[in-house]
This record gives sequence, structure tokens and C-alpha cells, in this order.
Amino acid sequence: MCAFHIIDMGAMQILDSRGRPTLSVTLTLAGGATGWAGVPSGASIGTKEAVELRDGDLSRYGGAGVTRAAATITGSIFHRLKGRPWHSLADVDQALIELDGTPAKARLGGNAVVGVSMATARAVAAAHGQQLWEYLTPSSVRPRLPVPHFNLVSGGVLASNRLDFQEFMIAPIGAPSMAEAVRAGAEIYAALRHNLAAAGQPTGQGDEGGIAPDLVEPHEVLTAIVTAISDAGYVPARDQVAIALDPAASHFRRDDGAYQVAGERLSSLELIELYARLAAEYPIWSIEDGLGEDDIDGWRHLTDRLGERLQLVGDDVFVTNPAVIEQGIARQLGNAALIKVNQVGTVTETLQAMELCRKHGYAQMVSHRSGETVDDFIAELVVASGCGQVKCGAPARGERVIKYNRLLHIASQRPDLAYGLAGR
Ligand code: 2PG
Ligand code: MG
Repeated sequence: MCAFHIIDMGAMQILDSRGRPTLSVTLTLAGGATGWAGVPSGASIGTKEAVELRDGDLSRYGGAGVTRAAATITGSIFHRLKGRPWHSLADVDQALIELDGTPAKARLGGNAVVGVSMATARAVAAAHGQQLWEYLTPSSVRPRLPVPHFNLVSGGVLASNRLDFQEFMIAPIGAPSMAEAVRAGAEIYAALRHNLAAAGQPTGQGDEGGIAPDLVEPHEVLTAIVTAISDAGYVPARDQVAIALDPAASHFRRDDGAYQVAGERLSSLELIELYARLAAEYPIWSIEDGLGEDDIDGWRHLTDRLGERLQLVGDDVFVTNPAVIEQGIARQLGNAALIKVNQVGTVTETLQAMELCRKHGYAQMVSHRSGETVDDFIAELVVASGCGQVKCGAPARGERVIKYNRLLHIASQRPDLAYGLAGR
């Protein structure tokens, strides 16, 4: 297929996994291929992310409606995209970027733009007769099944407990296959829930399905996780079942620049030493957003101090934006980037961000948002990128497991694809 024509687009307001409005986008090409997208939405958000357009009508959904964004899709976006030939997804995405004309997609709304971009990718893949991951794989990349990073315990802005760190994840790095990695995640999650319940802890879930116990100290959670890994019959070790953290430190940084952790006030350097102690005591292999997005000096210290031993992932500090990542690489901040399609707003810019990371030896971890739908786009993206790492939340709840289940399907259809971290 050399050119494609977009002949129809639909958009409507649906609910995300938090019960907040989000967009469902459909798109049809001449010839009949169709694409759908459910737009994800974050709660712990970097300041430079693509802007979500919300209605602001406080009498409906507390102002969080997306009917204006839906009308933009079927109005000005469809008007721009219909009636002309397109030669690639990149061309469509470039047209969306130009039509918007703002740095953070504030005019059309990043939520509208990303929904159209994702639905276009799906429709064009279908028109090519390819699976989405096959279509998205760059010619220089070998697709790969990723190590899933399962959120076992939630805190921060994603749960109502008193834990300051946002995500405590396990990564079955040493699993022999995707299927065994998923089994490890589910069995360890079950063991942890059982142990917490036996200890009289609440076992309700945070927004990503991680358990939200009434614990305060990070080391209490880490001890409970290591015990659950062993109880489930696995080995807690950096090359077996490792631990990854997303403290999401921007969200417990105070106005005076200090960090508030478990009731203590810590400087950047003290927080870095806390991470060093935790990483010495527990099999932690990766820390995301260990410091706030504005704490650039702190990020440099963190990278100097722990960059050799740990993967240091930038989320709020990089926001999947190639220009921002490029600056971060030049300043030697961290050694990996979190990748969220809706943070930057188009699939093409997301692929560019990943390519930039590959070129500079930065690892990448593809990520869900805390507000999700049953869209499994990121499962396709992570396989296509060959980066070998993904986080989609707990091994529980439909909007999370649909991603892990899609990875299981791809793995069973394509036993030739390698599983595990890239470069191993
Ligand atoms: C994060 C994410 C996803 P949110 O901080 O990494 O886990 O949360 O989608 O709320 O930004
Ligand atoms: Mg994060």
C-alpha cells in the first residue's frame, strides 16, 4: 500500500479505569481497514506533558468531561485529515502537530491528538495486513518480548494509604519466557496479598491494582515483597525476580526543595543515600523518578552515585519528549527513559524518543498510565521497540491484564521472539 485515505472518524466519551471520562476514537480508511484507540490518562503528571483537554463544565463529571476534545476530533482534525492521500503515520502525526501549533498540544488537546495517532497506526497496520507490533517495528530493530514490571504495592498519589513512594514493582528478569514471567508475577502478587491479609493489613488496591497496605516505611514494603517472592517459590535477586521502584519523587518534594519520606525531611543527597542503602539491602535493579523533575543537580548526583549500579529511569523529568530527553542526555541525567505515548501526544514522536534513547545507550521502559482503558496498544509498542521492559500495573484488573495477556498471545504466536531485557 503506497498511500492511504482516511474516510471516517468517530470519537466519544467513555470511562477510564478510575471512572473518569476519556476518549474512544475510531478511524476508517478507504478500503475498509479500521483502527480504534482508548486514551489513557495519568495522575502523577510531569509539568511538560502534552495537555489533556477537559471540558471544565463543573456540573458534569466535575469538569473532567472530554466532549470538546471528541468534537475537535470529528470536527477540525477530521477536516484536516480527510480527502487527501497520506503516505505514512509520520505524515499524519506531523499534520496533527502543525494543526495544533503549540508545544504541548494545548489547542487540540494531547488526549485528542494521541487518540487519533494511535487509531491511525492501528488502521494502517490493518491495511498492511500486519499485526500492530509488526507494523511499528523499525527496520533496524529486532522485536522482543519484554520483562513485565508488575506493580505489587501502590502509594503516593495512586493510593489512599500513607506510603510516599508511588510504585513497588517486581521484574521476573530471570524468567525463561513471557508465560513464566506472567506466572511469577501472579503467584508473587497472590502470596503478598495472602501474607498482608494474614498480618491484618488492608488489601485493597491502588489505581494500578497494586495493593495499598497501611505501611509507611519503604523498607517494610520491600521486606514484605522479598518474603512474598520466596514464599511463592522464587529467588529474590537482581538476576531472578528483581525489584523496581517508582518513588515519583516530584510528588513528595516540598516547596523548599526537601523531600518528605515516612515523616522525615530529607535533602536530595540524603534521599540518594536512602536509595543506596535500600539497593544494598534489597534486590532493587531500577529506580524511576528517584528525584523531582526540577531537581537537576540532584539528578546529576543520583546518576554519579548510583548510575553504575542501577537503572535510573526518567519519567516526569523526560516526559517521552525527544527534545527534553536530548537535553537530559546532554546533562547526563539518569540512564533510561520511561515511555508513555500520551505524554508526548503522537506515536511518531514516541518512536523518535525511543530511537534517540537507543542511539545514546539509554534504556527504555514502556509504560501504562494510572488511568487506563482496555486498549492494549503499549503491549504492541514494547514488542516493536525491542526495548525489553514494560510496566502495565498489577497482574490484576482488566485494564492491566489485557496488556499482559496480549503479550502472552504474541509470545504464543511467535515463539521465535526472545524474552528479556535488551542486550542480554
Ligand atoms: C507513573 C505512572 C504510571 P501516572 O508515574 O509512572 O505508573 O503514573 O500515569 O499517574 O503518571
Ligand atoms: Mg513514574
